Amino acid sequence: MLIKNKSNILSSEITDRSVYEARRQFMKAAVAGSAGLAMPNLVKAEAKKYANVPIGSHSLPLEVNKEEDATSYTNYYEFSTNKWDSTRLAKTLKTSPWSVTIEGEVEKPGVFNLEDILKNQPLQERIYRFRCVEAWSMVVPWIGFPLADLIKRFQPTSKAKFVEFTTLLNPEVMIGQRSQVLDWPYVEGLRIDEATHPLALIAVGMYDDVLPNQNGAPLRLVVPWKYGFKSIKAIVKMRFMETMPETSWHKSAPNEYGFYANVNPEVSHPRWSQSRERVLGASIWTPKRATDKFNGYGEQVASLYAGMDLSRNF
Ligand SMILES: Nc1nc2c(c(=O)[nH]1)N[C@H]1C(S)=C(S)[C@@H](COP(=O)(O)O)O[C@H]1N2
Ligand SMILES: [Mo]
Repeated sequence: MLIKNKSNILSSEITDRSVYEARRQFMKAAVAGSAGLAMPNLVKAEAKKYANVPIGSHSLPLEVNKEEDATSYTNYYEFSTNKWDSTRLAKTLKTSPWSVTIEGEVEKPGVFNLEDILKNQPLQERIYRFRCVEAWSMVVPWIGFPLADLIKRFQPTSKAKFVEFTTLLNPEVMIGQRSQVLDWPYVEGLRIDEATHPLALIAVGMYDDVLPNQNGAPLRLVVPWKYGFKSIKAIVKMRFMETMPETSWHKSAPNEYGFYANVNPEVSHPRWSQSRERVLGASIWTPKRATDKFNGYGEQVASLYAGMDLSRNF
């Protein structure tokens, strides 16, 4: 599907889709043809596990951030509240073997190995905007598949109105869990119609390769119209519920972090404005970017919130 919300995006930011795809294919051809000669970076790219994953629907033809921007400045409080320390410390997590427990209002609960979850599951690349509640943003080429595909397999019952996601609890390795900065394990949640919206993604990779530990390996959520804290990392459990789950950030500061957490330049955080965002990698003299409502995905998702007061349900 072609993007419908082009009007939300500055034309200067758009690389025409066919140009982008041609460039991506060219890079891959260059990799294949270079045969280890004078192009060390491209040769390295050859080893990338997901280099041949096709570009999926709902991917935006935007210029992406440098990989280093997205992989060296990470929020991962299980390891540290410092972005550079969490990047470094997350390397110690063992992400294989990995399993995900499915429980609650489903016909097919159980414990599933990651290999079984990924077997026969087609992957796609989705270039999405990503906006942290701290007012920085980036554009990331994720590798993953629709959360809806995964949810369908477990056959939610008619009582499944919400999905709760939980991150691994392991204070031996996740040394940030030894401090009480959040009530561990990290928990997030979505309404079932949000979770099954085609934009909601389970990511297993980024930048053509497997997810680096610090970005949430081996599997994480990506909900591009919501603040980044909804995009929970290293998921070990999904629980289908009739009532709204209590989520970590909401629990820690209910007046600052709502359950919905839709990107909204009109609703300020109590301690700062959300109207603008610092684009990672931009020089300090570059003006901040105006934040788009629903992070630019309004045409696709606004109807989920019809009739709701988004300043109360923030
Ligand atoms: N388990 C877990 N998931 C998490 C976080 C975290 O601390 N722990 N931080 C969140 C926040 S605030 C953001 S902005 C994004 C950051 O994702 P990135 O580090 O891949 O950019 O992860 C989200 N998911
Ligand atoms: Mo964030």
